[in-house]
Amino acid sequence: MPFELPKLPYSFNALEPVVDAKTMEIHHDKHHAAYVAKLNDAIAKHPELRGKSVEELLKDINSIPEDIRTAVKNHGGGHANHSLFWEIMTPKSGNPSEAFVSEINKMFGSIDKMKESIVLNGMGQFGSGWSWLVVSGGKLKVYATANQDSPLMNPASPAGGGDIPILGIDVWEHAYYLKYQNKRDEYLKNWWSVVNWETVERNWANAQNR
Ligand code: MN3
Repeated sequence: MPFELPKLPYSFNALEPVVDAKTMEIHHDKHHAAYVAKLNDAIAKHPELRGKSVEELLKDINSIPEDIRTAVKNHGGGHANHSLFWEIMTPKSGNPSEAFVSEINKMFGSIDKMKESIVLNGMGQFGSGWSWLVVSGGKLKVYATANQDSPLMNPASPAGGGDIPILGIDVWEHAYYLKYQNKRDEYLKNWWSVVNWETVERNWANAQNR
């Protein structure tokens, strides 16, 4: 099988009480596992695509054979988005470095204003989707996408090759409903206390070199 479900870098209950253990277990073992399985089913129909990374597939989504393009967009997006999501959460949140904060201040005014925009975008996303912090043409940007659409496929990216997601919050109901029910705003506000700033910052640094 070309794609595999990555292991969670912590236990199911590690992010309690912000994200409850049951949500984490179903989210990783059922939802993410299903995206991986369905992505593999799609790729099995086109062996010429084997060996490509999920990022490569998404960046070049319009060159994917039409009969599997929607499956790659949805399940490849689901695989890429969740793989990032697990890595940018941690029970030991910490703080972003001065260099990163100064870049955030330059673009958004303050870290609180950036968080506020990401929360607002997440609240404004009707139905399922994600709220993102991306690097777009070398600059930090925030926006939301529907369903499992990855910023890597963004056709409006100034670089032309999509944006690079460095932080993303899953706003599908499966990400919060067991604990928060209809209170998406509460989930979005609490979520910041489990952000792995070290990883977000590493993603930011890597995005500069691409
Ligand atoms: Mn999800």
